[in-house]
Amino acid sequence: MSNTSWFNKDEFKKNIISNCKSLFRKNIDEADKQQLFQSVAYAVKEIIIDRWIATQKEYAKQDKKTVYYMSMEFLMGRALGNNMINLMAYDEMKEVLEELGMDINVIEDQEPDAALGNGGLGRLAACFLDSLATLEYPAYGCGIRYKYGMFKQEIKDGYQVEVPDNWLKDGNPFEIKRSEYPTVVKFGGYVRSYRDEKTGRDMFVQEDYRAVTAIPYDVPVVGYGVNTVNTLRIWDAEPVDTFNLSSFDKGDYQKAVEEENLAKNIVEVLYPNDNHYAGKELRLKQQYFFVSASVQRAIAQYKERHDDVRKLYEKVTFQLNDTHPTVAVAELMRILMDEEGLEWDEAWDVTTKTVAYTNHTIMAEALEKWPIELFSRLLPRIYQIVEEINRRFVEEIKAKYPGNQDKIRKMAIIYDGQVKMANLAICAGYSVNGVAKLHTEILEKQELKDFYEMMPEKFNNKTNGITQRRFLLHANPLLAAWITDKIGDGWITDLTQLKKLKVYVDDAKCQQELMQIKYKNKVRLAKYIKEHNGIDVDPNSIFDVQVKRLHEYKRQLLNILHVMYLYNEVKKNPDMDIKPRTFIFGAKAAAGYKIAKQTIKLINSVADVINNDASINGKIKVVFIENYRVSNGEIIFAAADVSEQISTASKEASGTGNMKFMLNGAMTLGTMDGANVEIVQEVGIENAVIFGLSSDEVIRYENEGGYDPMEIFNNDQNIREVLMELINGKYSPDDTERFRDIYNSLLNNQGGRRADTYFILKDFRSYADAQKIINERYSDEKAWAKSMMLNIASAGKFSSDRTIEEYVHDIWKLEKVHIPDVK
Ligand code: GPQ
Repeated sequence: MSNTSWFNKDEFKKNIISNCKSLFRKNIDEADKQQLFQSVAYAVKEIIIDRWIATQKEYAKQDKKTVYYMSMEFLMGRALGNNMINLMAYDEMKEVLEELGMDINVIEDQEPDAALGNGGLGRLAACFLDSLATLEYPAYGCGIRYKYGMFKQEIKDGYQVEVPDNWLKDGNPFEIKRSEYPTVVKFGGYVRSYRDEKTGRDMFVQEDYRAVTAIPYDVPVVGYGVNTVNTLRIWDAEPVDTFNLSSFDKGDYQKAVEEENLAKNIVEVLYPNDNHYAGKELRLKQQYFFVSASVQRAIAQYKERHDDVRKLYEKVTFQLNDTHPTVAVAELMRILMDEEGLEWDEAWDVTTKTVAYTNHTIMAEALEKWPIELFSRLLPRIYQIVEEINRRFVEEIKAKYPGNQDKIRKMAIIYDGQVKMANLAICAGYSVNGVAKLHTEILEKQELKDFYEMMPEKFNNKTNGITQRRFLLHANPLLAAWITDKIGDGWITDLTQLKKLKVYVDDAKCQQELMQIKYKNKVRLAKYIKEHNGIDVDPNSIFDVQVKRLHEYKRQLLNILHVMYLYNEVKKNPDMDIKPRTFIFGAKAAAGYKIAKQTIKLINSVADVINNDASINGKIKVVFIENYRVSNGEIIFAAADVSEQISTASKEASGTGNMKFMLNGAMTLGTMDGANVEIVQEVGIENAVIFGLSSDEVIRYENEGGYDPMEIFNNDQNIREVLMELINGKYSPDDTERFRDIYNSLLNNQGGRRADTYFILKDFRSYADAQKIINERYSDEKAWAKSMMLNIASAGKFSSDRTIEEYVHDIWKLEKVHIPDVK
């Protein structure tokens, strides 16, 4: 591993000063904070650039296989601090900034999050890029340079208000516009076919289309402790030929205006839906736009060095991050046949050895299904190809299951007037993976059972992971330093080494040190909450945290209903023995998700009542942290005592927040869902608190048509009391109807939707019991500290380094490319 002898303090300092001059015509004592951030960022980029050049040169030279990770989302967060960390120069750079009179935290705080993603799926893509670079694998991230990323959330009067995220306002110092790679993407029109007399081949040409030019922007992805700098390539859209605008030909003028609008709209904004498909035409345009551009470029690059496109799969693999980029299958077929002149069978052979698919959910409402009318109008040639893929696939199904119409209904790619993207991805992909053991099992046994029976060899599991560089080394410097002091710094690139901490779990001094670090991180979070929410919280209370997207299946409602119940209990028994608890929430709701938004209002309303009730002596506090995102997440994970992972069993494919909390020493309070199952397996059931229905039980109830929540309502007084408080004005004195929808969703079947779809009331008692156990365990400080240490020591499996090595070994078959020192 490299050291930091390459780092030249004076040069770095000089660069910051000269950047400030040339960018802003200012000395650093005259510049504002944003300008200082820019000046520092450009100085860091200067160092990155040489390694970036060296990496791409070495890749060209060695010509090893490359993975293209295709994703609609890359939730990168901030780059500056992470780049400093991965260059292994954080402390040195911090020193330089100090000498220049700057506080590194203040400088880092000026950078807007690159929030080109919704939640777990997008953040996973970002962690994967970090691991790929650190492990020295040739890789590209391929995505969209949204002008507006995930909206900023403001809380006004307890309600979520969405504010546009103009993240590029001050420019992005790390990106590089690659004007030399303009790539045309075509939409609409019709397909003209003819026979080429010379070759005798049928030819297909898209006519009367609307086109945009895709322009790539490259963002460096710095590997930790290596010279590798990979590329996140995100595409912007520009009108094809502005020249035409001056044309007086009416048809051309009309077309030029349309193309200008198409270009403007296509990359305007990230769709803010998590685990939910909305079926919007513009979304399909976004998908084809970045997929077509990425596949075209990948093939062009391949052809610079190779002349037989039939062997593409030897050098290129496309990983589809969920079904969002699945048009890649047909786009690759189109290029291979229409542009490279391959026959169908040859093109299919290449495609099915090049494309692989990751599934991230079993939630039915997330499944992408495009109406044929829309799909074929927007992508006429692509639709023809999908039709032919489907025709052949249905023949295969018929041959294997003669007379079994049910198999066709379930597996056909085109059925019932819709194009089913998951079916296309599975049919064409050479690998299909889930993201946690339980999730993959459910795919194989339930959701994708027919596919699994027909092609079991494609299916495999890749349990998710997170990068310890961002979520421990950067997010929690105190804990990182403590760990390094105990076991050395090998854990930074080999997280399994954390298990060496196990020898310290009974050491009283170590326990105290760990509690002290947690306390300091809680003070840091308390300060953040005070500054951003104006609420005082007590760092001596238990920090009980649920941060993630707001979704019914994630059951923030269960959490807040329990808080309401606990509040009632404390009011009834003022002497009740409870450790003071701060319930911390953070969550964005999709803009059109009504019941999710009501839940945010409910949390804030409960917070208002409880936080202002002096009679409970601050035993319970409730805080809703505004605008939860990657950057404040880093502060939050470091400060958590309890990690709420309470999704309805079977619904959370994996979860990755659960891993970030564990790595920072929080105890998991959760259901046996997603990767929680593996967390418990690693740390031992005694070091987590598990409750609720199992996934088998949930699935059984669902197959039987649900359960009867009225029975619980009628028989459990405490639950009934809490539910009545939703509609008696206790938390909505000005409008008793405000939370009626939530109340109804728990108790009434409504238009095909079962009452309490997510088993909140069914799991309530067992959750309340689990919360009691947390209370008891925390009272024994030593036992708690031991558990905390065991959680950290057992988190080794959950590094995205491990996940990536599995993808590389089982799916991608990449080889490392070592980048020699630059200077
Ligand atoms: N996930 Cl389908 C998302 O964040 N957004 C999505 O649209 C879909 C899945 C999540 C999933 O809910 C989590 O359980 C996973 O941990 C995460 O993807 C990464 O696999």
